[in-house]
Amino acid sequence: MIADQETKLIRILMKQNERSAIRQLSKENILADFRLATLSRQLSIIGRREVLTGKAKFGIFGDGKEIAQIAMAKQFKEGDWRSGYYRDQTWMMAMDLYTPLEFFHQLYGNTDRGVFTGSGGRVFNNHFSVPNINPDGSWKDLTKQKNSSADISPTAGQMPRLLGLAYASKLFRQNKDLHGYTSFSIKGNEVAFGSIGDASTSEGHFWETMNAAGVLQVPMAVSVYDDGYGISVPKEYQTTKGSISDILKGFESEEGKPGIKILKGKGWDYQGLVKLYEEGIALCRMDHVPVLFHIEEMTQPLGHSTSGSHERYKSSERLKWEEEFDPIKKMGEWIIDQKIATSEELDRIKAETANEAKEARKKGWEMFQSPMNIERDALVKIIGARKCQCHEEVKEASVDKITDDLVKVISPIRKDNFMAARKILRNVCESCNKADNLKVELHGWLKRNYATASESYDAFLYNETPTSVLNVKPVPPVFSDNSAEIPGRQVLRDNYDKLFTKYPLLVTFGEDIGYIGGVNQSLEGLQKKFGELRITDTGIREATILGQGIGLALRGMRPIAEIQYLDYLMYALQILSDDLATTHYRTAGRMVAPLIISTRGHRLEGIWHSGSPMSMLINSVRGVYVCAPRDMTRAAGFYNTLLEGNDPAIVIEPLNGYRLKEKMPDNPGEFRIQLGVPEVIITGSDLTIVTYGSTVRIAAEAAKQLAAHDISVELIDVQTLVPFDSHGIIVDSVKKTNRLLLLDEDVPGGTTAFMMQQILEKQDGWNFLDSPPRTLTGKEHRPAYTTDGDYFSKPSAEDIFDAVYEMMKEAIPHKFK
Ligand SMILES: Cc1ncc(C[n+]2csc(CCOP(=O)(O)OP(=O)(O)O)c2C)c(N)n1
Ligand SMILES: [Mg+2]
Repeated sequence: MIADQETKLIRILMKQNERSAIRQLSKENILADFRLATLSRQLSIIGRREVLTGKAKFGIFGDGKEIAQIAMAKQFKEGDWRSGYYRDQTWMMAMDLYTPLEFFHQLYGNTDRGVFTGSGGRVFNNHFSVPNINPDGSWKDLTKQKNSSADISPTAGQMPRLLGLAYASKLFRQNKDLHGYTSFSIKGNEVAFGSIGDASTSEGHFWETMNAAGVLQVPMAVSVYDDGYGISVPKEYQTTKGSISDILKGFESEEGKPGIKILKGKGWDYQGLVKLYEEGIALCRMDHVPVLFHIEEMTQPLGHSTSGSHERYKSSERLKWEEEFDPIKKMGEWIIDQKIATSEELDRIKAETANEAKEARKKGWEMFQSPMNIERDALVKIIGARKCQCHEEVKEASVDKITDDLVKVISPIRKDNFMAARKILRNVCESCNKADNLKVELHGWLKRNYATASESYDAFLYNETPTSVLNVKPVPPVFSDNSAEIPGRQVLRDNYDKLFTKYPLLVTFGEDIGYIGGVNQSLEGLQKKFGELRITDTGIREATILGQGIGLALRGMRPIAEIQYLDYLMYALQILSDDLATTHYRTAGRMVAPLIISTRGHRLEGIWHSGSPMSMLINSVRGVYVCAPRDMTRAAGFYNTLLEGNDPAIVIEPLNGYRLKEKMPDNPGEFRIQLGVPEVIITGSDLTIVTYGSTVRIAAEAAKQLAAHDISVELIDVQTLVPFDSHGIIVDSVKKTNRLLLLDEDVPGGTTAFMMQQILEKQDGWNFLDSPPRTLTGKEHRPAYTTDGDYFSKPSAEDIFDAVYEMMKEAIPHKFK
């Protein structure tokens, strides 16, 4: 929208605002807001005390930010989305998404999924989320609830996802084919609200997101809470000119140049903030203009967190100013000044909220503590029931001593109970055992309680509902006599063609994939056919491409985020690891973000275009499935499978396979490859080679050469690294060959070490080995440029031949010279 029109619209809105703001600011509303602010503050104060007295582990609170959040919450409608950070407790309470009791459940880390849907005790306090799926994995009606994506602690980590949440509204509005998806969006009228601290705007994610939002013109409303500090470091060290709104001025919309709208408010100015948010959000919602609210003069009365006091780094003048400009104090003064209420009335509200917070604390603590006490009592009862009075000298402590110590713990946690049970188990004497069955009883207690602990702390790394991609049944590619042999890129393209027809919610976006159809032409011509809203070029901004995908996936779309080369995924790795990979886990199974990341790697040319940093990936993205197809038919098969389930996954296409010819299946878009099922490419009897991706082809060549030397190799393509061989196909091979070579292009001790651990330890493969297992990998350095660089940096068919021959020679020296 051009600047003139925008100003006009704002003027109209402001006029409307004055009317509606006056309506909103009735005495009743104002006092309810004041009550909420004081209740929130009381929670912060008591919460801090709970940590300092040792009942809770860590606390970070929303004190000093209450009033702006109340003003903002007034504009948050059902269907809207939040992506914020740990200061947002008042905002969440104002939206009825967080109660004082839940505040304590989170603070103590209560793992009972029944009492609080936010996080199952898995994340710090004040990290919020609202479920986007039902317990059976089906989508909730997201337009009938106020939505919050799940917070993460890394500063500015909420920004890339925020972009995606806002971008979804654009797609739901502009793509008319999506107007029928009314449980996801009402024609894109939803605003994505974000919050961020002033210091966190120093992060690259913030700038990348703001730029992308300006380019995309999406309804993203970011509030910067400016309290002048990032822990102890003042904003002069964080922000050029010390003002985020000043330096963002170049982003502002101008005549004929759409950008962002910047609005400024003061953190203590209740009336002003109510108007400010009404005006800004109306513009954002109506015209999809990104808006930045710079909320200055905010305070932090209790200091950054429970990790230390702010008196260490704030001057006495600053502390005095913060006292004076405490937003609740200021609001109270305004209320009295406007004769809305007397100071006695306000004092009464404060006393009532202090009481309410105290009551919530008491109840929250009881609810947290009582299951632990019950667990302990059951344990003590088992031990107490034994008749044997053993007085044997034991190494650590006697059963009686351990039990006495446990009983003395005033507020036991599960760790106390388990430590005691496990130590006692070590000290059960022979006569205890004969007389009382104590050992059996203790084992039973541990088994039962470990099962519940595992539910609390281990479950939901991956989707466990019926929508899990692991439930998708395989469909083989069908070939007939007239199936054509075509370059791999065309297999992908023709498969995509079917997918875009079949799934209206499917979109893909990334660098160069729109107009030219991808650097490898795997989407050639498809933008023309399906339109720019579905196959979309983006800026070079990997972190926000990822975030864009996460936000879309949370809102029910089916995004494939395209990262041009695996080597550049590192720009997005933080978001991939911290955000996407933990979404399901950190919400205790309450949210899904079924984002598919498509990229390509392995052998091509040089240090930044042929990487296989697979161990970096698999070790940092558990929670995301990792597919490493050997060719494009396999890659297409994985996309087809993934779109039938609701899990995040990454597919790494083999970079050197786009031009190689493959037989085109007769059922594009339909054939599906099951995750976690390796494929035996060549059967053999002497030795098993396990590999994946581009090295499968090289190993197949080596196997041919070895056959000429009377060595029979069984070659297995693992296909997906996570999940890894769910059916024990590899160990079955090892049982037959008794020899194992793990092969890939990663660094030594990288993914081959992971595979070895899976096969030897998890599948018990070591039991069946007659020779020491070996790994053959790329070199420690990155692959050098040119074909020779590749030959000497990564395993070749000759390297594989030699490694296998060597193993056979060691095993049967008289045969292999
Ligand atoms: C990437 C990252 N670096 C450092 C931290 C540690 N840390 C937590 S909060 C914080 C300061 C954030 O300040 P600001 O953004 O102004 O928010 P405020 O706490 O003042 O509201 C820091 C450095 C972190 N969580 N993430
Ligand atoms: Mg700050």
